[in-house]
Amino acid sequence: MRYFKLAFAAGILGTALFASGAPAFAQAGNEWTKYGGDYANTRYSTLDQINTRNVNKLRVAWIHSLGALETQESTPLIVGDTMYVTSSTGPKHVFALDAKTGKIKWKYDPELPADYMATVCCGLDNRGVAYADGMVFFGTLTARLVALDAKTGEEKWNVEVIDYKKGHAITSAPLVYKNLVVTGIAGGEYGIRGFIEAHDQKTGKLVWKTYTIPGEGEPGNDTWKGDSWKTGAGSTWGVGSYDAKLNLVYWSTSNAGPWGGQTRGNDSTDIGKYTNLWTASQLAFDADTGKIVWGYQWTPNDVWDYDGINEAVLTDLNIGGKVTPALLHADRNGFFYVLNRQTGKLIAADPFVTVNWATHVDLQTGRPVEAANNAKRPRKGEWARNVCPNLIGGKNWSPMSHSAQTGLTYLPAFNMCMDIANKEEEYTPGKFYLASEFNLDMAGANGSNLGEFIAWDPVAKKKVWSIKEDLPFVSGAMSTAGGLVFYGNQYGDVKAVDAKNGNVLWQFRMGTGVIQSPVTYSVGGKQYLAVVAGRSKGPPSFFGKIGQRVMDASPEGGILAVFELGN
Ligand SMILES: [Ca+2]
Repeated sequence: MRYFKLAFAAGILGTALFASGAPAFAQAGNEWTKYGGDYANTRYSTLDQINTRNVNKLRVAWIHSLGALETQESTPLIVGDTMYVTSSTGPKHVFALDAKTGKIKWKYDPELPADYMATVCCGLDNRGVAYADGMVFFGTLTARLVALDAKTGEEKWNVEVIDYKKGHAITSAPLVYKNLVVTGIAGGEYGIRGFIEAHDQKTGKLVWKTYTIPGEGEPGNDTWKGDSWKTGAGSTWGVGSYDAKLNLVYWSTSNAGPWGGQTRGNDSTDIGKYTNLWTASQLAFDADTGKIVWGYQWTPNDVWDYDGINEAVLTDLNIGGKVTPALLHADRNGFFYVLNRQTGKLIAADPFVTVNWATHVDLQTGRPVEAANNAKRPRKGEWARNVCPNLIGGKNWSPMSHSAQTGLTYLPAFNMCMDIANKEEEYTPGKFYLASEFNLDMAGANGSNLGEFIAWDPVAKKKVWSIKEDLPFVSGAMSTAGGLVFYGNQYGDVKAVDAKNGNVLWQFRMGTGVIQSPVTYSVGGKQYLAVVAGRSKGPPSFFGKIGQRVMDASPEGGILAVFELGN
């Protein structure tokens, strides 16, 4: 059941579709119109005015205060000469700015009741807006979806997706295509049942809703013990990808809930049938109906919070002389996966950090092979010691970038391990539901650095170069046709790096930590670099002394800085 197809006529499309030399997806250029730069989430820009030869001449063009101090995770969009960016805390503000000067065109402040903060797991985040057809769409931590007029900021509609008081929230930008705006939901630590749902762009009306966990009578429901599927999490707090040719939408799912696996399985070293579909999984949905077309589970019967929501990056790879429609995913569980995005079939899974909970992933069955005697699998009252990676993952949500120029994937990684055990806990709606205890104040297995920025070759299946970062929570990446990769760290350094060899060519201190990827755009023939900064706080607060080091490295903040080339 690891990999199955429901009703996809793979033969009809054939491979010829993918054989042309043109990129399979429209790439970001002058504009940056989608969260991940494009529908494929590559965060690659074709702009090359700023390049390896002149990047050392970057200087500040303008700065904008985001007006909030919680962790800043917004990806600005640039449509024409307007930039749309959100602040943290709800979001507190949605701004439309003149992309050339930073002048405020309009500001929208959603109304948020103060009690929402009690039911948000890991920081008061907002990762930005989506844009389509003269409208701007975003979700709120109160689990509402809002549409604004992109020209004026006037509210067009504002609908409740689901009751936030039960632990639901929306943290990521929605996905827009055709006449739909599709959102996922956060709440994997509150015993929710995950879903994605599509609304009509014009009216906000619900068009379809698909649960990630099969209900009674649906295939896969028997992978859950008793009624545990009702609180089994599988949330969808990350971002979607969209392949218009295949008419598929990709979303991946969080940890199973609660983390303590005895609630939803047999609490044994042999998980048997209790894989808990479709948690910690990649799902492909029919873009029109929301029906699940295929699924692949990263971590069966997850007990480590190997929350699988990290983005799916879509690209066509030449594998063994064959152009293959691929989906790239660097999971929290430490494996870098390559799937066939048409069929869901596993092509490769290789550790990109130190992994000891599993020895490898069996390419035939698609299943991870756990460590001898499943020694790294915690049980009720029984600790699993020194499990690598820890629950923040080999990689967390901060997005990777795949360069069409180098063919390499650039990703922020953690080098950390943990001790973890299951414990008894009752479910209460709207309350944290983990059934787990853990120690995260532990270094990794590989050197004293706690973070690493990695260039990964998804065809050769190996690391090409990396930059060690002594603090964890390295930011997301962005690559360009200028031969560059940009990323930041929790000291607040944003860096421009030679995409081929990892040489640092330029860096600038933002004054507060960077966790989201930079973006680039061009207005009036001039290329700009935009960096959102505001150091990480929610997740580090679980990390004892190591977390304190992260929070001491820079003060909290909310800064958007835009750079241009000087003389
Ligand atoms: Ca989680």
